[in-house]
Amino acid sequence: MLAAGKGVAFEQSDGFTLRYDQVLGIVGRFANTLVALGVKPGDRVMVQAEKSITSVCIYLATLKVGAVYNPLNTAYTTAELDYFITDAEPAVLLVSKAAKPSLAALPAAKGIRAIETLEADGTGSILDLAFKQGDVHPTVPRAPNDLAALLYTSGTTGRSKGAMITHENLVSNVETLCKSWGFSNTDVLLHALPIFHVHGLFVALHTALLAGAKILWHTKFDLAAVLADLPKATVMMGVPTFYTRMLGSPALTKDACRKLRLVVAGSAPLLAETHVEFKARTGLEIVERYGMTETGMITSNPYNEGARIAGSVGFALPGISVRIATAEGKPLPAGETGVLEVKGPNVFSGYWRNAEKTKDEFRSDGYFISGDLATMAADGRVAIVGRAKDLIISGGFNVYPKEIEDEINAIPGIGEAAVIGLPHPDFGEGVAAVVTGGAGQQAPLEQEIMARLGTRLAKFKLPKRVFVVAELPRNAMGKVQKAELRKTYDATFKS
Ligand code: MCA
Ligand code: AMP
Repeated sequence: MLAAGKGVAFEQSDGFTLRYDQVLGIVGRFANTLVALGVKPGDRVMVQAEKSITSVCIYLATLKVGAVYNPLNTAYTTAELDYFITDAEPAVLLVSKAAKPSLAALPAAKGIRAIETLEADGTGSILDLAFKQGDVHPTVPRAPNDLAALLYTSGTTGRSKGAMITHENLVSNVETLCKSWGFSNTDVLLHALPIFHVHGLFVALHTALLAGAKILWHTKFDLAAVLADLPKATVMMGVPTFYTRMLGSPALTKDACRKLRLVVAGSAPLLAETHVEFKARTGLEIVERYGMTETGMITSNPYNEGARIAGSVGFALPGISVRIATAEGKPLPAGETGVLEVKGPNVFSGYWRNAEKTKDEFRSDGYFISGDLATMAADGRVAIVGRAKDLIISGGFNVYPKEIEDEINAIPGIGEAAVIGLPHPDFGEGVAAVVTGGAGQQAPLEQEIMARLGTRLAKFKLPKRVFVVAELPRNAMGKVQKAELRKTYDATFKS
């Protein structure tokens, strides 16, 4: 799917550029390297590395050799990694030099054929190996249903599940997005998202690479650097936090956005006020779209014809069917609130080695149950109005309360923990925990709980506040009333 030719694929703000034909050569070298390391079609290549152009090339090389790309959030701790390695059984693992010794020592790492290093600057033992290889490698043919990627997504049961993404899922979604959003090789995409998730890896990278567009490469969202590059960009993609941070700077002006034709937001709800303020400041209406790891992009506000409405995520993309149903799966009429279900070539093929969970999440007629509460108007326009699943989205990263609660409950002295999302001016939602002490025990102090969790959980999952209380509010059935807790602590992060 990579565009060929002499056009620039990547441009960094330090002036470094890489053309498409050069990218193809580097991808060929990494493909030969992976094969030399023993990677076979269907094998998993697990990567926990900082964002670099090298890691993009390794991703493309993984697809070229018919293997399955398995990226992991760089924030995951060794304890979390242990689970992923055991579950995915990768053939090759790429990590930083600093992380290698502790990971290599994990019992789960025993079966891995090679653990190579990849640093934030794109160097590492994998690059050294690639230099010794030729730059041509034939693309291993793959069937539409063959796996291309394994992306972990947390679940309400507490443990992460690997979503199996096929080649057809990726190709159908990127072709639809390129058409719907009018991508061409004259586009210049500002890329500041992480590339271990669907938004940065598939939505942003794929659209640009398929169109042969230029990518302004940012290794992270640094507000000043992003604003400095904005005047060169025709397309910007981001989570809502990107846009609220940009609006907080006087450097976001109509003039800075003079070349922008498309501004996309997703991964978390975009506040209507952000949409309205962005338009007032720049003249541009953000195109909000909606998707999931398991499905890629499902709906989008119109790019060409039709209104972009704040608070709506638009219409089902071409070729994708969406319906709103009751919890039991009975389709609801227009305007009623229910769970959004989706079917189409974009929908994943199931959870890795978890047939039971897969069965639970699909209807018998093939619709996938999103767990998001939505309404659909008579004309098909969708609005996400809440979540049927107990999920917090903080700065675009998903945090499942159950996972955090399990970790807190394991701390000596804790009776019970309830983890909730509270309104947060920067991250949209901020994670907070409310805990009780065990019977006849004094609960540990907030700092102590935080310190214990810090060694176990990625930073973005850590509660930003922990409240110790005598007891948790319960309903008549004895179930903890999280809505009550959210009300009580609503102002916690509001400045
Ligand atoms: C960083 N921290 C966070 C987050 N990010 N805490 C909660 N939520 C977060 N998202 C922690 C840091 O470790 C740090 O902790 C403190 O918060 C402040 O960090 P800061 O420097 O402000 O953060 P940052 O490095 O600027 O990162 C914020 C960010 C980043 C740019 C919003 O989180 C980000 O790039 N998010 C994008 C996520 C994304 O791509 N999601 C797509 C998922 P301390 O102070 O203790 O050190 S794909 C998806 O959802 C579907 C498919 C879809 O529809 O797209
Ligand atoms: P993930 O598991 O990281 O793929 O996150 C998918 C979830 O992000 C969806 O199920 C929604 O809850 C949420 N999401 C993505 N885009 C939007 C959006 N535009 N508005 C509201 N929620 C969204």
